[in-house]
Amino acid sequence: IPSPTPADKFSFGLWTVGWQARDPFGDATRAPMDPVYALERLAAIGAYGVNFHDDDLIPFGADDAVRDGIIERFKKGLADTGLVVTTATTNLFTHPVFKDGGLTSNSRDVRRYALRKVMRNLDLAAELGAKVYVMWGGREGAEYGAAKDVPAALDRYQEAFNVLGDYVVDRGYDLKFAIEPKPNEPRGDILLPTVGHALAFIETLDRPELVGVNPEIGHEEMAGLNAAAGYAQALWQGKLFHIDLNGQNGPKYDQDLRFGAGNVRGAFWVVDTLVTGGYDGPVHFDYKPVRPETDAGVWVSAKACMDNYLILREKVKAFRADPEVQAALAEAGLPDLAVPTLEAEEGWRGLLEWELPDVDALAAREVAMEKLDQLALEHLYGVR
Ligand code: GLT
Ligand code: MN
Ligand code: MN
Ligand code: MN
Repeated sequence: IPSPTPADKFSFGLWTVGWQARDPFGDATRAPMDPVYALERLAAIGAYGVNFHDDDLIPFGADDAVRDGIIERFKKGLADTGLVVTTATTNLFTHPVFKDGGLTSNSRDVRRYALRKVMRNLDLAAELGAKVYVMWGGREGAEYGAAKDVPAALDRYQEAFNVLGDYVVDRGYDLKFAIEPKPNEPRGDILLPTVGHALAFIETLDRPELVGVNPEIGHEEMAGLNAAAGYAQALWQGKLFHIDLNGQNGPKYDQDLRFGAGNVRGAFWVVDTLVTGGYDGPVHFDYKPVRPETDAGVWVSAKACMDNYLILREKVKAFRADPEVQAALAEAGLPDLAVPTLEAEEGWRGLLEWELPDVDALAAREVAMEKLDQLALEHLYGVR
């Protein structure tokens, strides 16, 4: 396996390796992690970047002196390790004030407070050189029908993105937003639950060009969706601003397994989609080292996320370069799909001039899909 290097642009959230493994049924099994220690360990294993929620770095409610001291120390850690801040985001979910949401809470004061919290961390994100600002609305939703007026909540969500878009433009920040969809957890039903919902919402904003998506593999799979297809559509629409890679075993609670665990075939097709589609942003892992592990297991799993990406990247390249695969792709009709259905100036009138084909012959055509998928599987299994 090639070793991870900064050129691979691997990044981790402070909340991933630093997760204390508190779950709804049990207390933390790991001690809080010093952010500078996280930088050192991440740099040592070949990572390129780091991300954080405001509260991952600066404890909620810290006064200005404490805040400034933490930021200075973190900046020194970045300089010492060479790690880059690729994205940042806001914690609008932990404090009980956000119990009914942040930007879409029923309380107007909570919404105004949430906006201020985002604006303050946008300042820090810009200062530290982040290029993307992730917006994961975990508390934006409801458990019961009447408790949330969904169209009104979407009005407020839209308003929030419009105000925040004004803010980054007026401040001159080189930052774009990436909405991270998730179907449920912690809320029973979360607004903008899938990539598709988010892409549709973005087109309603004042500055749609400032907003894209940050799909997480596990979140799409929680909804029973094919994650690679979501990444592909986001790329197709020029909206894949960031990615959260991890592992999930089908529709159940958000597992956040290390990348490459869980649905391995799904991971293969996600990497294929990213490589084939030319995604060149940070390759970010949003995972949680499982609760029984100690600090040692944290770093084993972080390294494994990167190794698994590199392994799958080699495999998808070998798959695409394999002459048998190329022949099977042709047999399966992929080159034909790339040809526009009508001639340049043909239009529907020209189509009416076209002599209808022999539909029985077309119905009987070979498609080679089983062959093609078996070739992919053999590459994945390592027998090719
Ligand atoms: C939280 C969530 C993740 C998001 C993070 C960004 S925080 O852990 O489950 O999927 O990416 O807010
Ligand atoms: Mn998740
Ligand atoms: Mn998560
Ligand atoms: Mn995520």
